[in-house]
Amino acid sequence: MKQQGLPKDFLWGGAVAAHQVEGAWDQGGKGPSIVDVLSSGAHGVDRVITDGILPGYHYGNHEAVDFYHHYKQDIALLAEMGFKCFRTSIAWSRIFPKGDELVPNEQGLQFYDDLFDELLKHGIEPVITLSHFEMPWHLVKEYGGWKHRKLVEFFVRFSETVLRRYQHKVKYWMTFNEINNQRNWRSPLFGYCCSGVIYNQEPNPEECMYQVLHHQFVASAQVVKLGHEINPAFQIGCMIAMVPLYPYSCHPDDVMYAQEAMRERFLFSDVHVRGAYPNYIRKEWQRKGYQIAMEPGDEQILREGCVDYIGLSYYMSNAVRAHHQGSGTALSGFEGGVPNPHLKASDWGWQIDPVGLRYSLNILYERYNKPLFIVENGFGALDKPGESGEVQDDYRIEYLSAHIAQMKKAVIEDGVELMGYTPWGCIDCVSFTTGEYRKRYGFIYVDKHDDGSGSQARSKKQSFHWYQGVIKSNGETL
Ligand code: P53
Repeated sequence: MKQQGLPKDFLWGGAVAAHQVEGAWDQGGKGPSIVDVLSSGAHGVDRVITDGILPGYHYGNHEAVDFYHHYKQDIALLAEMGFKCFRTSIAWSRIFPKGDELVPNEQGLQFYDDLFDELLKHGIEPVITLSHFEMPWHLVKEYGGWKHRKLVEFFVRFSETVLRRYQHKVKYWMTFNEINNQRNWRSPLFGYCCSGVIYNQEPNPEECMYQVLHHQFVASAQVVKLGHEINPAFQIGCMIAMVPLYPYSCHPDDVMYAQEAMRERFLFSDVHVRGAYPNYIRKEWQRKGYQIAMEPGDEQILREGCVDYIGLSYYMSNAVRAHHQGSGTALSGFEGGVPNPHLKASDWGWQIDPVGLRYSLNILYERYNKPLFIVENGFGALDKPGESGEVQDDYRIEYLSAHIAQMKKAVIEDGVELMGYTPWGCIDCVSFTTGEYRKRYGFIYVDKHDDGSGSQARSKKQSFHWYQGVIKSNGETL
């Protein structure tokens, strides 16, 4: 008997985030967000968090790929590829320019109405992240970001506004993008983008991080609960960066170490999915003497706001070793992180591991029995248009098809419930970690460069035609 394929209603699509594509950073009544004061860097050159928009710095997100003005053209191309869904985020500071207002900015709301209408016109389902590495800058200057409990109220107000406004246009939502990135509190960029807090400037960075997280867990749960009241058909998920950590060897110390290290991933999904803090984290707080301020009623909020599905990004795996020298790289962020000798890496050092995707889907599904949604996966590379003018990105096709093949195994052979697959940066956009244009992920090339040049013209890469075939065959033709 012929083996069954992917489900017929599988959500094929692609993903971006508002600040990495939209540009128009000061148009339509938008207030400055935290990424608007984040300069562009490069591989090995950190982005700088500046105190305001300062001369002498290049801010790649200000213009980005000007999706704000090109979205109709871009969506037509996504439709041509056969997209069933499109993941993007809502820029909080378009809706509440400072973040603590009571009345939203109508122009900002109208922009997303128009964007969602355009998607729906083409039969493309919007998949919306409420918070993707940005928040109004004012909330950082005035309140210190998510350290402050007030942020819960501001975020819930913002979320309620958009959940109500778009209740008939958007069914799939996620609360915080890669909420677990800030677990790596040593990296200023991750804490800053997740929460507006630079942890290593705090007296106790790790304790501060857990306090911030508590505020976000409570905010997320409140939003999930409220969303289900607004429209019971909503599917509201969490979103975690799934970088599985393998034991470097079969030495029991390495295996135990990897299990402990994986808690730095699971804590987030444990709270979002099960609605309570796991014992291992309460024990850790006790051991370290951390006091996390909680309000009466918080535990109930967490219990009542369990997510419907788990959104995850998957780019790479890492290995950890118990008896290591020094700490891991900023990227892996884990003490004991070491290169895996069995894997090759991208030009940015991200280790390529398709089997790790099947492994990740299985450990998450076995742990929670909840539907999963791969909302990011992809290959950042230097793309150069060839003589014909088309980018021949066979390396990207190779990466994606190997990952899709493993994803299919997880669904077809292992029985994992998977809602869809939205590769990252389906249209070229500004890189998050480096702020560059040159680190590209798209099926659609954008003529925009780090020296500021470029016409913003769009063109199809080789992978565009390939992905069109993948979607058309529901993943049969890779
Ligand atoms: P860039 C680390 C590990 C896995 C995913 O990243 C990550 C990161 C960095 O935080 O982030 C996601 O553009 C993120 C996107 C980002 C994408 O990966 O640095 O959700 O915003 O653009 C790719 O190559």
